[in-house]
Amino acid sequence: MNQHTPETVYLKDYHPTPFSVDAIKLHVNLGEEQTVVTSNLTLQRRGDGTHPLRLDGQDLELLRIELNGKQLSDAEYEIGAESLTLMLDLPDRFELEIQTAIQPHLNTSLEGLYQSSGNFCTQCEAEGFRKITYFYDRPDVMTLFTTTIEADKEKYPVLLSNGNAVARGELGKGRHWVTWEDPFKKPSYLFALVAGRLACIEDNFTTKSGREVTLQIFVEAHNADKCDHAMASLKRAMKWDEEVFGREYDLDIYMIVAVDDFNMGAMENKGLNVFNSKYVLARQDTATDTDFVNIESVIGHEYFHNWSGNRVTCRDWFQLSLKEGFTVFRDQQFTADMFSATVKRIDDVNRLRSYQFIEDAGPMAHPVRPESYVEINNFYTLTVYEKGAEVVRMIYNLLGREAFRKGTDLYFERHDGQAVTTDDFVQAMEDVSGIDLAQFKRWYSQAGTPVLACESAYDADAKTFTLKVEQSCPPTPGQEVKELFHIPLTVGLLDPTGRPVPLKLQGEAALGQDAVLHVKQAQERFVFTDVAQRPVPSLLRHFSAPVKLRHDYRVDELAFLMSKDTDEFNRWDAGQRLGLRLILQLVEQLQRGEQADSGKLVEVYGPYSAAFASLLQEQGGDLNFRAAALQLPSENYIGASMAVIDPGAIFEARWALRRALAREHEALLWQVFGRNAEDGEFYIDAAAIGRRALKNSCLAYLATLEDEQVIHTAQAQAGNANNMTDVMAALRNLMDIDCPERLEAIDRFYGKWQDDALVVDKWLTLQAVSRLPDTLDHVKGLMQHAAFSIKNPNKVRALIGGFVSGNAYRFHQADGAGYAFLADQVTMLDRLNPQVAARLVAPLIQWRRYDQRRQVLMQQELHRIMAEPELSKDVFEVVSKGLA
Ligand code: B3K
Ligand code: ZN
Repeated sequence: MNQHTPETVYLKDYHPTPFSVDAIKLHVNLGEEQTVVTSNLTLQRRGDGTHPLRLDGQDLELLRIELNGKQLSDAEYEIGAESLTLMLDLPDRFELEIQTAIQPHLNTSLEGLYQSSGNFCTQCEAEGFRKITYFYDRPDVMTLFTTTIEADKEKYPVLLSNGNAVARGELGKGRHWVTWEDPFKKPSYLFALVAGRLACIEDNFTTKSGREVTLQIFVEAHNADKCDHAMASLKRAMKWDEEVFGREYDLDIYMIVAVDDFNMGAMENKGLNVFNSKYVLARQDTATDTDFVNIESVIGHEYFHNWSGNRVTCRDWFQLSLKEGFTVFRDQQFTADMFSATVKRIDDVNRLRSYQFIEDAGPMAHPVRPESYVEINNFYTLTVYEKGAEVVRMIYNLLGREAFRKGTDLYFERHDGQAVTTDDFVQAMEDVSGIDLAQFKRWYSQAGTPVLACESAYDADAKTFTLKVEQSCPPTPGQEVKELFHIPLTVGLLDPTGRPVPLKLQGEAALGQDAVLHVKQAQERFVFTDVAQRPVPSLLRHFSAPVKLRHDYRVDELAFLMSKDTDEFNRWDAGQRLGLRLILQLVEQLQRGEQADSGKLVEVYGPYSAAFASLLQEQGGDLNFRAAALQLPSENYIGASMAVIDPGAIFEARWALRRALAREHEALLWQVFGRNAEDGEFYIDAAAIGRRALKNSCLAYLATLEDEQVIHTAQAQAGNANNMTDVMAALRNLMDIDCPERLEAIDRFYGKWQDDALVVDKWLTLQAVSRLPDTLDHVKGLMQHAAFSIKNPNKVRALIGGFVSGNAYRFHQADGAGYAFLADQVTMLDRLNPQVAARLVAPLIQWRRYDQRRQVLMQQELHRIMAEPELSKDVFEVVSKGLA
């Protein structure tokens, strides 16, 4: 058990600091064994308070401290475990110089200053700057930074920090230095420093007002040929933000550095983004279409932060969604414009429903603006990011595009250079639109996924269609009773031929074909008039609110919506509903001890299978959409809709259904597969991505037949394809088939790619997600393989994360061996990298959702973790809340 329980931080305790920091001059003397950081601060008292000066600091060795040039005596300051407090009377304005020593080469937490592939880099968000020097390490203290980096010139020819390089020079003994000046005030979490031997890919961009911006991507030399897509993505993002949000870049240089060891995806440090190499490097033979799309989206995301995050930042970390939810919304709109809007929406909703809904119903559930935390790094969550983006999207839909743009303009103008709150964001939206968002703001303060239960009735005599809507929200930790939400429910009605019915609410003006209903009460009734024939309602169009929508659709209505709905998103969603219904019935068969037999479920299977066939037969159309519509609901989504999750039955039912569909439509699947084969030249546009997606969906269905033809086809595709998308799709199928070709393919792939770290990650994941029974043993074996390293987060996520989060079937195997494996890894990893350990443990805290036996086994492992001495705050918080 821990020696002491870590402290909880509360939003209600927020106070500004007693001093502001006008400027910081940093001198960082980089060394292999020790780095010496000299920080010169200009401080100024705010108001006339008498509070002492207490700076944050962690794992620092204090070498020297001077106030206005005079060395302080030991009695004049106090060093705590995570702070430095001055114990003397202070003038209103003064200079403080602090010199500390740190050991980046021993830093395995990858927070603060650390080494990756022999180069130095930093990660300061949220509270990493305090591992570099003593400072007010909080977002509301914004300061002008001047940074001088000194290092060995031979080993570290490239020395980077935020802003512009203003001076450089040589020193004796082969050392050199560069000084960087950032003209914009910023909080410490946006500080960055990079030093190393790096190749630079350069391009440029002219902003709409004519500023010439140099764009640079720094990578290890052997990766220099994998940066074109990232660079092109950056230019597209810069242009798009000018056009859509009117935001222009504000420095003369924009730098991106790719590193292999990184806790998250990337970091938006002012003028100097540091990226996980996974979100920079791409070549057609090393990266899949999904990688290409993700790179564009993350490059965009970090770039968009320059305004939504950097120019206007967060007052405190409870406001994290102010920058993250908003910036995710911005990157989603960007991808929608670059790619396929419907498919982007499908992907995002899929992720939200498969992961965020689970978080929101579990023991770590928290509002988009949390009220408290133990470790802020645990709150970089799907709720803050993805649900936060949904909240911004709802505002966008409530205001309409033009008013929303006025709102963002006002927000950026009013708060430029400030650290603000989500309330300030909403205020700007209210000010430009006159719309009252008071009730709406509960989306920021209440956790949990609301449920909208809808009932409808048609009155043929009165020609009215009545929709009754009831809202509710289950309790979440610390919030037993919920207040009513303001939920925008977008609906349409279709007549029996599939034509949209013009909407008119009783006593109101005509609304068009697509109406936003404002659900504000516990129960609401909406009466549509002049409805000539019984319509089919299309509800929650484009997923207009992050809720669970219940409506007792008949099977034929779902089949009708699947083929006729004018809202493409809802066409897809009707298919998901039907597929879900079918799988849940197959699960029941299995649970009764029968075979999963869709033949016995003709009434649901028949229409589903017919719709499946017509998706395959359709000519042209958006191939990405057709590929998405062919996918069955994810295992997570199925589990989320069961009272008790049965991972084995879910997997088997889903597999059985895939196999039944493949058997019935085998010839057609082969036809579509053949028709969409690559024609030699590789393109990375939406059409080509769609063609590959559709073709590989066919192959995945066919693979469930496990016959010679499909094995050989997959084997050939894995060996001959000119792009990683096709290679991975083929291998993914082979991994689930117990055949000699599988082992050959694994070896061949490794032999070819063992020197490419990111491709090796794919190789690890492929093996971790296999449905075959010996997967856990195989994963354990791979942990010893030269390709694996527990110190590298990408490797951990690829192998361990792949298994525990991407292979529910085997992770939840009945004997609990998967749980014990995870607990072992979490305890080991916690000593090295608490942030990654705390993320990995997440599946275990969902124990309440499983059967009695699994509940006991999962809790046992959580208790075992809790019993570890010196558990990090990160893991402590997740596990203790998980057990509470
Ligand atoms: N802001 C960073 C995330 C920092 C994570 C700190 N644990 C990446 C992003 O959201 O853009
Ligand atoms: Zn972000």
